[in-house]
Amino acid sequence: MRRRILETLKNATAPVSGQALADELKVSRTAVWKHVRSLRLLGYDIVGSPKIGYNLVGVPDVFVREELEAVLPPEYTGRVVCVDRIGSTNDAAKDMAAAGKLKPVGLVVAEQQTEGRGRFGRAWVSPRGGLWMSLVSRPRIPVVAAGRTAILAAVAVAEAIADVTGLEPKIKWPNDLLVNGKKVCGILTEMAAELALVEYLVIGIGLNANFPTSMLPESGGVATTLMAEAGGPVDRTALIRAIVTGITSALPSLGDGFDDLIKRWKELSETLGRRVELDVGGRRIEGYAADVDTDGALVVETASGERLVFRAGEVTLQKGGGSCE
Ligand code: BT5
Repeated sequence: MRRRILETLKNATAPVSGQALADELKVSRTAVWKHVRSLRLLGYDIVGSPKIGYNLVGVPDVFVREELEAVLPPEYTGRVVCVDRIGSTNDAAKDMAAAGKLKPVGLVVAEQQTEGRGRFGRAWVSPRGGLWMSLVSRPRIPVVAAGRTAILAAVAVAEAIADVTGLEPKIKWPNDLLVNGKKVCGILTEMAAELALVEYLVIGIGLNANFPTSMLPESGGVATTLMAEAGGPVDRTALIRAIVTGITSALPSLGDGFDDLIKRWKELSETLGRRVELDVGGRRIEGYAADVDTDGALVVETASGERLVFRAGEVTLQKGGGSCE
């Protein structure tokens, strides 16, 4: 109901009377007024009264479930959870997926996370204005193919940022997104499996969208926000739409047809062709980032000419590129 009132007001060129809305939606004028009041509480700037008519003059930069569902692929309808504050969207998504909810897909979005998580148990700073979301899917793929999700998600988010903001994000292996060399997004993929098959995947995406860079942590490398790089606030709903649509349409290629995603990943890569230092569980390896294999693992060539393949680890990009000597 609230969504339909919102849609009508958005499309209207003149104030819409409470009676007209009541007739269209087959409810009382009081019911219309109550929904308008709840929209106002969500931050929608609606001027007028049931008699004079309602006019939508301002839309808040907050997520509203109905608005998100209206722009997402149809399978997400009724499966979007939008909250103001949460510990971690990944934890909430995993709990719901384990309880049999969010089937076959689902999305958890929060304005703010109090216990956002990075990889290896690290903290992820998640103030209001960012885009903190977790996407649940249930692809029928073997567990061994699940590692490809990180590659798929990084490509989808990079392409979404480019489409919506015009910025040119690059991917740092495996799935950090950098804009002008600074980290703007981190991705945390988790899964549950039954025997050798994936039961559900949770793709957690943390995108620094519209908040001051002073809120970012100083440790852990240089970070930035889309707002700082674009010179103004970005459309978070358009970003969610592009990200979810991109990931959802690419998911079938986790099994077969992954080559195209690897190709797109390589085109967006900031890592390949660079000298890197890799931290693998405390062990440090220096070399040249030569390639990613068909599963998205990083192939590093060391000075002695050895080619090593890494499925996980922390990459530091060294200054200057160049090939392996
Ligand atoms: C990541 O971890 O980059 C994955 C982050 C995933 C966050 C999303 S938000 C939605 C979903 N729900 C969650 O609870 N998590 C996911 P990692 O590569 O480990 O990077 C973490 C490191 O980046 C930290 O140790 C900090 O140094 C730094 N960091 C923390 N917050 C940051 C931020 N907002 N922007 C850039 N760097 C940050």
